[in-house]
Amino acid sequence: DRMSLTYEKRAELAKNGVAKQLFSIMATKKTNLCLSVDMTSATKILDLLEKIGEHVCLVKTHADIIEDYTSDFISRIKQLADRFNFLILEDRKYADIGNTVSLQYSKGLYKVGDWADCVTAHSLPGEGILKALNSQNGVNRGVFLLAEMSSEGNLITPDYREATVAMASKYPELITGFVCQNKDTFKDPGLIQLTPGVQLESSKDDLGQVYNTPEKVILEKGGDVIVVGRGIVAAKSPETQAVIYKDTLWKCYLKRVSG
Ligand code: 5IU
Repeated sequence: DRMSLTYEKRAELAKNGVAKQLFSIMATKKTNLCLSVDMTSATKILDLLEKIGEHVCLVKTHADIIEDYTSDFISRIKQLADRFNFLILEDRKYADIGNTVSLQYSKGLYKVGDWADCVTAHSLPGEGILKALNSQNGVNRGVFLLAEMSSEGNLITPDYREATVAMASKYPELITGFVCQNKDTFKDPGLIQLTPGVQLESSKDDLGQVYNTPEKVILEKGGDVIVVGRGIVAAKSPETQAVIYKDTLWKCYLKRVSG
């Protein structure tokens, strides 16, 4: 099963170009850490990525929380992505009818389609959302579909999760993987399990977020790319903390593929 396969091997099995690229970056840089830069200052995000870019395979953004968002920010973050060899995931969680999503993806202030290697989307509206994103998929782009969430009391059921995976299987060239919490959610080793809700100690925040440890998330729950936000961003020294997360997460991955 996919738990025991190396990222090198899985890069060969991936049908989506971004998944292939991300597996290869992880293998080359020896990191499965995705930094979630949930910060409202473009300048601070760029400063942080100068220091941490070498330790991550993926940077997850929320463009719509940035107060000084400009096209200059985008050209700078793209330069950092080239320099440090990481990809960019805009965590937009699209959730509307296909026509609206296609406008949200390509137009407006953010023009996400111009710069994000991949985006997140809900399966809730049905296949039209994937058709919309697929039709704009000229260059190398991908979608992580939400199959599960980390937050307490979320309304996703096992049936919803299975229907999400079935929907994704119709768009193999578009789908990079799933945002999910459990290894049984999907089987295809060419797809990536992106798992948020991770800190070094199990805990919660005050607004429903639930954290699991790296060991649990990688060895028991099947996480491939691990999303860490406040565990790094809110630390006294984000750079030191990023290295600790990177090393811890990578050791768990090595243990998984060796055993
Ligand atoms: N995120 C989750 N849980 C989910 C999904 C997305 O936490 O199920 I889907 C996002 C929200 C935030 C990041 O941007 O991942 C986690 O940040 P913290 O590590 O700071 O909790």
